[in-house]
Amino acid sequence: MSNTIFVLNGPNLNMLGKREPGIYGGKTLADIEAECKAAGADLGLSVDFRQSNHEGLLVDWLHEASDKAAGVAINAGAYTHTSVALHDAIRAIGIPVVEVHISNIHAREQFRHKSMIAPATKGMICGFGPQSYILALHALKTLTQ
Ligand code: CA2
Repeated sequence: MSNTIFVLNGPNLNMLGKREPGIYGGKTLADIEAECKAAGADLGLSVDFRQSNHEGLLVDWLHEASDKAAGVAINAGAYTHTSVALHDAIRAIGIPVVEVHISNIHAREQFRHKSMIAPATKGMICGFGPQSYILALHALKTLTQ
């Protein structure tokens, strides 16, 4: 059994740390990647961390994860609120998927309250800043062992 966890990131997350620090904090996505890899190593997990601004590539990576990974943590960015394609891809793969958000999407604009992917995931962790990713890795450790 693989000990690899794919951590997938959607649109605009490559801008973290460069704009909107009041909402998302000052860490860059590279900082979060380093923290995920360190936390993964402590948990005995190998973290494959990726970001794309393209919905279809995120779908491709979910399919790839079903062959190569034990589980997935996904911050789908704004596609969270719109993407039937990501919902379907998550349902199509036979490994646990945990939804992650840096901000508390329920405390923000109404259009962010609805997640299209949430019903297809094991669960959602949101609102804990970059720590949301680490909490998702702990959840995936439990779900995959
Ligand atoms: O809170 C989260 O993690 C989000 O998934 C972040 C998305 C947002 O669309 C979701 O509603 C919640 C946004 C990604 C980052 O966007 C930035 C925009 C400007 C500057 C820095 C980041």
